Amino acid sequence: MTHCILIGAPVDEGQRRPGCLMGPAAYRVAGLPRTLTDLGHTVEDRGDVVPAPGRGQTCANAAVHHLPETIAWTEALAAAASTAMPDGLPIFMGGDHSLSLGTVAGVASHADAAGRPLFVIWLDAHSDFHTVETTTSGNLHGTPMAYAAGRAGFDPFPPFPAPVPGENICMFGIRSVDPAEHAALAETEITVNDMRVLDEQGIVAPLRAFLDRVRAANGMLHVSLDVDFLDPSFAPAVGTTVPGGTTFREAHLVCELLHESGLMTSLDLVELNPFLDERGKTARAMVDLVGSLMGRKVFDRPTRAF
Ligand code: 6HN
Ligand code: MN
Ligand code: MN
Ligand code: MN
Repeated sequence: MTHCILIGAPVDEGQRRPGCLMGPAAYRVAGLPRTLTDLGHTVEDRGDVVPAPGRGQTCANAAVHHLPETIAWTEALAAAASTAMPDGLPIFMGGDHSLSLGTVAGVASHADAAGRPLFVIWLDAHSDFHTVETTTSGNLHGTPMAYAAGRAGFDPFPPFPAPVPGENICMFGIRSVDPAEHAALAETEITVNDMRVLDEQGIVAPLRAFLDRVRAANGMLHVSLDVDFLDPSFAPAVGTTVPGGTTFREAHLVCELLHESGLMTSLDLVELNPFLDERGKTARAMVDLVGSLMGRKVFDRPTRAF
């Protein structure tokens, strides 16, 4: 039994397709709280985070938009995350992926204070490894992984509290990386399991290899789940669809293995844009995945000892 802390992060400023701000409401309507209580967990909904007004920060990259608002979200969500961590498992209901600038920062400062290493699993079509300086779209939802990894180029932001070493970061589902991200990733120890890796090796071996390292280090594990990790055929409600994503079963298997590991200590649900959904099917698919992450299974069978 886990104490789940729902935190709404209605962030819309990190991209240009309005609608992600409806995400937290859609998760509640689609039954996220009930899914968790049905699995025997306790649920505490802390409502939606409200950021302070932006403070007018600027940067040299003219493409960047909503910088002060995004910094305000980062600060508010980092505070909400570090406050929630000692109390249970925070589940951040987004909101676009720029929310992870804040959630991972808050989780990282908690892990640092607890003297435990933080590991991050990034489930996404994209690597989100731009900085404020390199982004050409100007959409800051393309930057949170770089911020968490401690990349230079985030001057207007608060310094990331305890940067996550590249060896502790593992990406899955990747199939869209911009040239500047590619060049920067090549300089890191980050494991990039792109779709080619999953096609050839499946999801189980690469995921278990990473989880074994988290366990051996007594690490904390932050999971960031972007809707576009999933194939758009069954999860269309996202502004940045990329064909060739994970299938329904691959995605559930990832979640089942994560549950079986018992290692996840915080979770982001990002990029759901309910305005782009078809009768709630993407919201429901995401809630179902959280069910698998939190222990739903068809049959109990002996699982591999981690
Ligand atoms: N996401 N690389 C593109 C950009 O605009 O920087 C796409 C970013 C997508 C962001 O997946 O959360
Ligand atoms: Mn605006
Ligand atoms: Mn993303
Ligand atoms: Mn994405």
